[in-house]
Amino acid sequence: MTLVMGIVNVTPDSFSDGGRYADAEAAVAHGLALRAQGAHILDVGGESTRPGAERVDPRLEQDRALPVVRALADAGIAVSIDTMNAVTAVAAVEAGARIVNDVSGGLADPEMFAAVASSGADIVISHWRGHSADMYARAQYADVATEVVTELASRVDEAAAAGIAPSRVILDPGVGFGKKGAQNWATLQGLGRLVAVGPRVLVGTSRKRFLAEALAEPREEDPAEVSEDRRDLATAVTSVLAAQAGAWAVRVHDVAATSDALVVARSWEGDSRWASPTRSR
Ligand code: PMM
Repeated sequence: MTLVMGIVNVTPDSFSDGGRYADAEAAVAHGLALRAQGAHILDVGGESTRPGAERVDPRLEQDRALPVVRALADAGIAVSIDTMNAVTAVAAVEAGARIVNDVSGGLADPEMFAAVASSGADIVISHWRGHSADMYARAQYADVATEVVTELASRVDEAAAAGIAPSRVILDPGVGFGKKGAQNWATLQGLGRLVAVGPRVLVGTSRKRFLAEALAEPREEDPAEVSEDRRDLATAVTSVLAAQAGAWAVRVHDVAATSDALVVARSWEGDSRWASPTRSR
């Protein structure tokens, strides 16, 4: 069964929640609501990775994220910390996080793999080619699906050399990171090959620009005008397709929509069990 990872961004500049959860109390309440809607894991982040975002000081990142990690972990929820900083990863694991979600796959901070190795946490290693300020300049591929698999396999080797057993690694194709429009679709078409390397693969398409571009095209719209609701529906569809390709988990903002979509897909396949035993609506 594919798990649902709900997004709890604790940043004032997140492009997708507009900073509504910048306040810790509101972020915790949002996390609990996502849990009730069927999230199995909550991903807490204190630094935005949206295109063009400024880096934030790790102390500010921790001030934002750690109280939220602690409260959600204390409530018995599996929490991941979305960070590229080893110091933040270690502090979050001490606060109760079980997974370190590093969109740079250990490339942004040379201390990351060693820190995670000794923390005992699992790690999400995403495909990444550079910080958001210049990631599109690095989106040069002859065969993007193959290069994503090859580059991630070498990151797994590097993690193993630092003391992280492959069984603790979750791979992520890094949709939208150093990839433009069609390159994201080509990457997703190759998902089965990544699952073969994995075997735990996380996929994050939620509300991303490539979905808005696809939705805008037939109506000749500006992708920026595509509403959040339409992006959430598209995300539920890509999440089902990712599940069918063998994804271990999908990372989404609208947990209710994606959980419903996954239940429907599983029912079609003959499995009528619900997404989560704690689901309350
Ligand atoms: N995408 C974003 C942030 N963190 N983490 C993982 N593992 N995979 C992703 O695709 C991913 C991520 C950017 O989206 P957001 O700013 O809306 O959270």
